[in-house]
Amino acid sequence: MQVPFVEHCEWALRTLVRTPEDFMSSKVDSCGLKKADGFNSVTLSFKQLSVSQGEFGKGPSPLSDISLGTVESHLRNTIRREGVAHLTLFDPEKLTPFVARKLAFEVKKIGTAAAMVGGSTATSVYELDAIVKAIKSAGLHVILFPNDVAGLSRYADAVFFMSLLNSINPYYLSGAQALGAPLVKRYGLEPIPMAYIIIGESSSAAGFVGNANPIPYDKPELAAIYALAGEYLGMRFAYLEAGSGARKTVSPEMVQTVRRLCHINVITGGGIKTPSQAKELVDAGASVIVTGTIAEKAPLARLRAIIRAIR
Ligand code: 1GP
Repeated sequence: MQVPFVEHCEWALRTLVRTPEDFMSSKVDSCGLKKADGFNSVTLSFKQLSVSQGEFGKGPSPLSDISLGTVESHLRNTIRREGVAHLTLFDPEKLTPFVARKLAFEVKKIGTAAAMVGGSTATSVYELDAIVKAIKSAGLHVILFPNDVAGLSRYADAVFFMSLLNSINPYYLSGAQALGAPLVKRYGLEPIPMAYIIIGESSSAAGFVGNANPIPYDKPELAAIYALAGEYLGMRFAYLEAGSGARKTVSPEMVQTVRRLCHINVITGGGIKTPSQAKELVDAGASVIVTGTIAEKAPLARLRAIIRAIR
């Protein structure tokens, strides 16, 4: 009886290659197979059959446990140790590399856990790279907070790989992410999956640019279901964003409602100006507090007081 070659191949794969790890490892270059009922032996060459181990074949197997990168581990350890992590947002459009470096040294000294770099409008890649390098030279981890593909810099450590969950434009849900993903891989950036959720009655710059349908301040249950959707999509952080320079921060009640429904780290920012605002948000369950404007515009003592109040 003649059995088509393809059947031998399938049988061999089922018998000898039990897991994707076996398949990808290429420990065996070829294997000789003999079927007991008198077929001629079939030699399977793994080189012939294996998936190319080029750019997209590298990395952990789809079956291995998630291993967190350096920056996310640092964030989580800070949250575990201190109850909260503070991040300083650097807007590349508003700072020169010189000022960014000086500011990075200062905020590191007073206890910010890492720098976020991004803004709602585009900057050139040269300017972005220069700001990122300047901040890194002060010894701070840099997490990109991109508004689009142009917000990626090869010099950063990590990127909040985020989807604007309440955008009505598919580009900000998954289109920009698909275009940016190969760059994240090529640059070796650590992706930190994050649900980005815009809050507020009137459109902030982030909301306007991202075509968001902002969640009203007084509808915490809506923020919670978006965050839960983010959690179920595998995101490990949910950012409740009131927008840079917002007149009103996200309410502690909203943070609390999200935390009650979800097992996800809540980041919040936008409009935080005082230690008591920040403390109330942390007491409500926020794991990460982001401030930007205060570091750019106010004396450092203001930021120092905020960081002291939440630790
Ligand atoms: C914006 O939440 C951040 O994404 C920071 O806002 O500039 O108001 O601190 P502020």
